[in-house]
Amino acid sequence: MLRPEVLHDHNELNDLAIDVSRIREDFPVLTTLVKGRPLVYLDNAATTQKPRSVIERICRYYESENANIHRGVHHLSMMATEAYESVREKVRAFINAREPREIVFVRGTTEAVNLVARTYGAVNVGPGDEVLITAMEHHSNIVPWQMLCEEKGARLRVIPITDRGELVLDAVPNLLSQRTKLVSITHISNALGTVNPVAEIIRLAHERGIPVLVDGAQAVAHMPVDVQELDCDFYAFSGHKIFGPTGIGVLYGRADLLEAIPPYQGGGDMIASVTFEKTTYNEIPYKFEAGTPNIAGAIGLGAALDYVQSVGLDKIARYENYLLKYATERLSSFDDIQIIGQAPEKAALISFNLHGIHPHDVGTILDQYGVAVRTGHHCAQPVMDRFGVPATVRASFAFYNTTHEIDVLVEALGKVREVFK
Ligand code: C6P
Repeated sequence: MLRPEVLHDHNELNDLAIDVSRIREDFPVLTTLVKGRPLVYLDNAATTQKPRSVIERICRYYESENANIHRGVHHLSMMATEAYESVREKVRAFINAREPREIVFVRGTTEAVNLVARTYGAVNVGPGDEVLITAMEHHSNIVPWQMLCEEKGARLRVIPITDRGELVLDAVPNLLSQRTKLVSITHISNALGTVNPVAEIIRLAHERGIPVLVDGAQAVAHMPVDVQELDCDFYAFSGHKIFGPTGIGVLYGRADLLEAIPPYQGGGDMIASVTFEKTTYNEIPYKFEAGTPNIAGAIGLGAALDYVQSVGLDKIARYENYLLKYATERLSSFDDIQIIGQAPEKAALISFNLHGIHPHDVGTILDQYGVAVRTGHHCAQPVMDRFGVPATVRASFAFYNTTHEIDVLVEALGKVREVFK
């Protein structure tokens, strides 16, 4: 059994081998005062804070390496190209892809899903076909498929969820048919925290020859991900949710699939040759990276992955699981708190409502106490509909959070109650 007082008093987790006090020193923003109180940042599912090593790496790039990539023979261009491409290899190793050419840099998860819908979907989905998603998707893994289905006369099908916020796995075989052209599912729900059995769904889809895209936006920063072990065909994530900068993300795609599908956007760098009669395309992954990419973003992402690996994803997962248990126990002790999403396999995220008080009011008052949470539908309106609520308050944790911060949240919720009494 883990000892809360160890976490509370020292934040030095011998049991979990993670030194939170030291880690917090790496994140300059965590010393910010909000309305005179220490910032308690519990909005990590929206975006994570950045360690100094990431901030400094981006500065160094602009101070001494800035140039366009893949184009110049001059010194700076070669340095920038080398720095950018070395991150591709870093990402490959991070998610255990087979080859660096399976790593496509994109703006984020949203762009990754749109890329697959517009390329794979364009050539593989036709009238009467189906795309299968789940009832707990973020809008960015719903709307691109809806747009595609509308255009093609195809149909979007949905794996339902239980009252606890788990996928109804038994429903999956019946939802897969010869008409299903792709399955696109989230690894971890941003609105419920559920960790989905994606490997099992991939197995069921592959038995029928159907490829699977996994939305890993909420997963990569919280658990080790191995795309070969999962056996997924596409995997998408955003840099800013894993302590890297905004505007950079990753689409992993199996090389044979990426080779078979058309480009996403046309422009510089994605071509092999251009004449007015015919253009031939560059090899993968460059075929999907038209125009000058977010070079500084990719380099910053590389520094973020180094940082996360220096802490260790296994340790991060265990520590965050401890935070989740602590927060769940504390919040569950109040009768007026309803936790939405009670799956046994959960990431460190709690969606909840305080009886009779609108989530936006809760969030606004929590902000007076320096506590940053997200309130609203979390870009997952169908999840809100499923649970019959307009919105929730969401506290989402990272490995720099502490049990003390959870206590501050609980105390501040007491103040919310006083205001609305
Ligand atoms: N969720 C949240 O507060 P982008 O915006 O492209 O980096 O990520 C989109 C996205 C896709 N899938 C999941 C599961 C997500 O959680 C998100 C982003 C944030 O929950 C911002 S809405």
